[in-house]
Amino acid sequence: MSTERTFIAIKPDGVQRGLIGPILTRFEQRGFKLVALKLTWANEGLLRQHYEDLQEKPFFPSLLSYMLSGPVLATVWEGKDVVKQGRVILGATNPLASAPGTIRGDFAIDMGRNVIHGSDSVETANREIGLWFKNEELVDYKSALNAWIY
Ligand code: FUP
Repeated sequence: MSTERTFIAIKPDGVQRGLIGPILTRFEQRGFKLVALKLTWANEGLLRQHYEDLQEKPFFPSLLSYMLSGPVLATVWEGKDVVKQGRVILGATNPLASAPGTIRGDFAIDMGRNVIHGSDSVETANREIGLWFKNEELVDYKSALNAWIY
């Protein structure tokens, strides 16, 4: 059984539009295991670390104010190839390029309101999980799902 993990965050628009349930359902249905979850209002320091590669981009100020505009649902999921598959479930960064059936392809049309974040590599995932969660918030348990998924 794979223990690869990814960081998935439902952004303020997704939380306020009532999309938490449908989004979590997609990850659960696919067979990924939820190992951490919290509703949290991020602060600027955390977001500057989270988006450290984007700080010089022209869109960074609007990205920051969007991410500070309300609470975010921070989650960690575990399973086989979950980083790559998580990105497939999310769809392309620009929702207009996202296929129907993906989260962004079904729920978004604007890059600046693209509903959800997902780590883009295993290395980034480990960094982001460490930024958003304390070790003791990652819950270790046996999921009944796993008996049938693997
Ligand atoms: P992603 O890995 O899909 O989250 O995409 P990036 O890290 O490249 O970008 C992070 C966020 O910045 C995106 F979710 C949306 C926003 N963004 C823009 O608003 N404009 C851009 O041109 C690129 C990204």
